[in-house]
Amino acid sequence: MRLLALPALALLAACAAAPVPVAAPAVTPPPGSVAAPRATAPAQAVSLVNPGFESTAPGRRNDPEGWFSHQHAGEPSYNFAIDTAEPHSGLRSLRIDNVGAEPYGAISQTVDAKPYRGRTAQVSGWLRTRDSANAALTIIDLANGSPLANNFMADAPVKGTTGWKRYSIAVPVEPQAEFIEVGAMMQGKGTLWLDDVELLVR
Ligand SMILES: [Ca+2]
Repeated sequence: MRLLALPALALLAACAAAPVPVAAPAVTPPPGSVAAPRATAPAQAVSLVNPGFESTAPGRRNDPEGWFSHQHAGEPSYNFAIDTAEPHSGLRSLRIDNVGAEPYGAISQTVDAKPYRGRTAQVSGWLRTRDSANAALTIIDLANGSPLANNFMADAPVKGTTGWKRYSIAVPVEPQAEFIEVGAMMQGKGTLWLDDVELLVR
């Protein structure tokens, strides 16, 4: 029925200028017919290293394999750790704890953007939080180290104490993008757990 809603609404809109609006007649498609799909590129999974934080191989600078942690300059204010308590799946998740006054700590992984220029990149991942001021998934596309487009869930960050929930956000992959960076960020006080990150390009 949802497929029928759009034509019906369009018809109602077209009738809106008429002095006496007439209810749109119900349209019943002939048996076996289907609405034409929108022409969109098929979604393509982009592989990430250690997307569920299950690897026990050492990464760089004591980070989990495939990931890098970073935080605002100044006194170290965020700790990054593999946590075996209550992972979303497998045996482990990634935990970010705020322990100081600086404004953010984040974990990221970067992939080559060139094959996906002109498309849309979507990151999905599972988050849970404890006493979170502002936690989010993150996705950025970059050229020469500068962001071209980003999405930090600014309109709907995860606040307070929440159980595991899957979130998805997207950015356009700009024609000059060199890298797509995905991950999660804790801003302000609180604790964030991240697990089972996926990247799709459409
Ligand atoms: Ca996991």
